[in-house]
Amino acid sequence: LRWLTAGESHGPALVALLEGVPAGVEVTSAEIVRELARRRLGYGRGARMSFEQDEVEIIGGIRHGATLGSPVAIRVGNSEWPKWQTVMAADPVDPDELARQARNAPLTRPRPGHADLAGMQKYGHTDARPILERASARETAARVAVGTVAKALIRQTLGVEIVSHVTELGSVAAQPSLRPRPEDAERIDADPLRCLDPEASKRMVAEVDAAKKDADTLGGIVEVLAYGVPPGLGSHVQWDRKLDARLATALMSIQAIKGVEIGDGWQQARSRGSVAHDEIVPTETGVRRVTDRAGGLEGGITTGEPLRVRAAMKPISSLNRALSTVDVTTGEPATAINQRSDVCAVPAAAVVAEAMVALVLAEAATEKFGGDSVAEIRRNLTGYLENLVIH
Ligand code: EPS
Repeated sequence: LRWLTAGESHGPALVALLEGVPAGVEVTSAEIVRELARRRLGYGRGARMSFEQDEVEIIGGIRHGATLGSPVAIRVGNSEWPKWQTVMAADPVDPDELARQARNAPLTRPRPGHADLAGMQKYGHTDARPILERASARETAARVAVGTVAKALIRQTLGVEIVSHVTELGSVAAQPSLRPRPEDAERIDADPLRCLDPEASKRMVAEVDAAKKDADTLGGIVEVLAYGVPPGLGSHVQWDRKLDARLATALMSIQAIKGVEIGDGWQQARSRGSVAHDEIVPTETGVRRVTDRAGGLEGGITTGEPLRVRAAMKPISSLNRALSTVDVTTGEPATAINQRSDVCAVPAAAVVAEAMVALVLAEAATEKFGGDSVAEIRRNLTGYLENLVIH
């Protein structure tokens, strides 16, 4: 499985291409629309989330509600494009026409924490626009679109269900022992912060309100769980086949993510070995781990226990209380570009993290079980499970 996205934040559309999807995965544009709507949820988002619409169009790879085996291409149009068609025009624009609109002015005060300055240096721009348009987390809409296909693939072949929740927001933490199950998904989506702990959620709302009042922003931690993952995805034999490493890469690639944890990784580091691992016991249906500290992965291979990963998001780098920077045209101290900002996008990051986990699992599943169709993968999975040397 391979996937790529293209498109700028204020361009006409984002597009995503997903190659290697087996035939027979049932998925509709309505499901993609629903997932994209989930990505827009969450207390603390800015005005753009309410007036801008994602316009989904499936361009290829799906016919009459099922994948064909050909590349899946999805376009996520941006309803705000008419306002941006001069600024983001692909073809040259008359300079007089450009000068008439304030939003065409070069952005010369790079925002600390964003890709602005490093990108301007790397690509040779004195305007941050060509960098921030692609660095923007708007790109995650395209990931969620193809992530919907990946979710359908792993659900319909392996029976995997994914759920995510916000475990920390700013200084507020949910009860650490809470482990949502797929049946909690609706309740989580209905919470303003996608938090399973109602008491913590209330404090998170207050934290967002306080940060907003101070013209400040917040980060947080999200957790993704995948239930029904069979043992044996990924491999210990090579660094780039380890599934924990691949999940970490995928999660770290999400905008503003600065840390990834597999299971209770940080806590394990602080514990003695005798209480850091998951002891194995026989049961009537097969071997089981007594605890789930490892997050369902040992040696880069799934164990058959629920998969559990976390991602830490830094506070959003666009602040209304703008940070110090340099105006690159004068070299003088300045305050950074500060047009508008979300206070926090942590609930949305959890939905994006679900998509990334689904894509990695879909890739690992098609490697392990081969198959050009859903039926073939199911047969291969059944044969593998029936012939496991240890159950
Ligand atoms: C983003 C900044 C904001 C967000 C945007 C991501 O946009 P703007 O600066 O134009 O107000 O609204 O997120 C989305 C548009 C989206 O669909 O998630 C950023 O800098 O990453």
